[in-house]
Amino acid sequence: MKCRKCENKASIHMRQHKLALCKEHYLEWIPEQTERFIKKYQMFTHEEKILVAISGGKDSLSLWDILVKLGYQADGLYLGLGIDSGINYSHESQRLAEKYANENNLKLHVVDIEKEYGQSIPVLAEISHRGYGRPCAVCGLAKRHEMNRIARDLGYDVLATGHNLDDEAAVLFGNTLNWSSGFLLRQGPVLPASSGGLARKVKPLCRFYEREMTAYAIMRGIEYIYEECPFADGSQSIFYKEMLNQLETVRPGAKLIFYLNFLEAKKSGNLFVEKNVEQQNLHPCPKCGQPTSTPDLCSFCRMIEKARAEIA
Ligand code: Q46
Ligand code: ZN
Ligand code: ZN
Repeated sequence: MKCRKCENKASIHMRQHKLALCKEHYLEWIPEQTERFIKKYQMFTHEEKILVAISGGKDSLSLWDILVKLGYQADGLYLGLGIDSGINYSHESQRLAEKYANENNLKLHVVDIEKEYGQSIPVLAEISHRGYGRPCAVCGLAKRHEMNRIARDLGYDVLATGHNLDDEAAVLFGNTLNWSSGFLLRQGPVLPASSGGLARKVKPLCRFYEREMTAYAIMRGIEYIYEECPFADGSQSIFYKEMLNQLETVRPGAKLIFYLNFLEAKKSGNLFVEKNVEQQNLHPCPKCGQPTSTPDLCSFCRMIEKARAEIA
């Protein structure tokens, strides 16, 4: 398959966009699209200071890479969680985050939870008896708290995270399964700053598939930690991602449509609002007399007329 923009061999084919691109044009396309999303959702401006949450994974490092390429003032924040069982996850992810920052001359703030609060995340989870053997609840709480604290203390205007479409679709799926209306109403590319001093949060990669971010990181030669956190194994969100991937295989674009249509419904104020049928400007169909909102004939009568015309 050839690149849509030049005659070279395509390096990636994005079925949901019906778009194939070579490496050179893909590395242009991703930042262009990111810039488009930043503007569309009014995430931040070139005058604002951005703090990027860096985990050492492909998404956060790619996000940093893209923002710097686009000329934004973006510094990184790495949180040392102290998760060092098995693959030395925290140690290795910190090494890669620091390596990327040093090689690209970027500022990375490093906060170690254990140094700051006396215990690592797994120990804090055990002591506080939260999370039923999985430290994720405590971890999420600590990450949100520390990101807000650093953003506020160091004067950043906005906090950016590397959540991709697969992450967002899985969260949306979970929230929909539970009809968690509060979470649904807060989910989106931008969470405005709260009056109490919580920083604005943005997700500039929320419309890119996970495989698109993997491709970007590899093509850019970014060295990132391949392994997930050992506690992610068997989590609900991974299960939802697998289900959505199965759906995507049969219906390319399903994840994107699921997420974008949700954002549209939310924006138009139609989410969870029952429309009053009477308000939809109904009038009787001139042919059958049933109420209809389409101009002139109702959809059924129009379909029958069309069928008759075809046969005649
Ligand atoms: S919450 Fe849980 Fe993650 Fe924290 S303990 Fe690991 S899996 S890192 S996104
Ligand atoms: Zn090309
Ligand atoms: Zn507090």
